[in-house]
Amino acid sequence: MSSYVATQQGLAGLELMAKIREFERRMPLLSEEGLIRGSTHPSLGMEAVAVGVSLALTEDDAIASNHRGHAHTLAKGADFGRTMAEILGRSDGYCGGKGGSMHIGVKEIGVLGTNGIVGAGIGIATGAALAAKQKGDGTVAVSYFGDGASNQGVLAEAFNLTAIWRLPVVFVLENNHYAQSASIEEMIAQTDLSQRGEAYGVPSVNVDGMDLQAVFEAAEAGVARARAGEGPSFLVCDTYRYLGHMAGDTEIYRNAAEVEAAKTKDPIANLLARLIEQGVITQEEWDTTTARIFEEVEAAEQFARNSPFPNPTEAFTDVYSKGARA
Ligand SMILES: Cc1ncc(C[n+]2csc(CCOP(=O)(O)OP(=O)(O)O)c2C)c(N)n1
Repeated sequence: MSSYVATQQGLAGLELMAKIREFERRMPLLSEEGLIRGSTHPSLGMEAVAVGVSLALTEDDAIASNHRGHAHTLAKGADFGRTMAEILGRSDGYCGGKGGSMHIGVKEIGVLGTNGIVGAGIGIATGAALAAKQKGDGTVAVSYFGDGASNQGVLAEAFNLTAIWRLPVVFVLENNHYAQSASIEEMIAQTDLSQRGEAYGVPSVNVDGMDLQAVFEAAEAGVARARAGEGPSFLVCDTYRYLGHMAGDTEIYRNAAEVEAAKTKDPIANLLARLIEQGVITQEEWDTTTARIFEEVEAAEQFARNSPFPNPTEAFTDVYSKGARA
């Protein structure tokens, strides 16, 4: 197995994870300040999944995300300032501030949208994969969803259709062990979720979702399979969210010791340690990098804060497709 992380690409992955974490760390603070309307769901701890999968994709590939979708969007190549502006409901956001945290679409880089309806992205990615196959354009679609969403019926239908039609899609389940306040043990009797894909003829693997290299390698294999016309695959990524389900969550359903135990597998700290050990970077160089990352994310936040709110007269522009019938 190639040591992917001991390369400049591995370093780029580490930097992107750290930058996404710095972005997400600010979400509860912005929420408390009243700058985010509605709820927002940070993904601290889960960065290796979004970044590892994105490293296996091209700009033309599509992703369908979920309510916890900032990392998926940023890892796919979205600008941090415009993403932050969208979350703050400002006119420089990707959807002019009308979408917010759970409806960020960036068509030019294949982000088909974050999505507030649990499980909806599964059907959207399936549709994108069907379109890719019909057009023969060689692109792949990825669906990101959680352990809770895996209980939605749409997943069974999507597994079956994509398997018989051999559609180019990679289903990526981020198993962070909770759906809001319900633990996976409370929700699901068969906790080896990969069996769900296998039951439909979708090759399925359990992946260490805290390890960038493991996620990248599994995603690369799934993407290669999809591009070769062999159909779907299913990655069950074991991960953990460090913060509450959303800003303001009192977290009475889990204890602090469990959260601390999960942090020992931290994707950023562990990859950094490996890269230092392999001589790719020194601690001093990383300190300089994190200071730069802080400044870049600070600039993104200031850009968003300074962006105007959308003009109310434009409330209905870009809401319907020009081709749509009345
Ligand atoms: C169809 C639907 N049902 C319920 C909700 C409320 N809800 C929002 S997030 C969430 C939990 C989803 O858990 P999971 O899919 O595991 O993703 P995670 O939040 O853990 O990333 C629920 C129940 C919703 N938004 N949509």
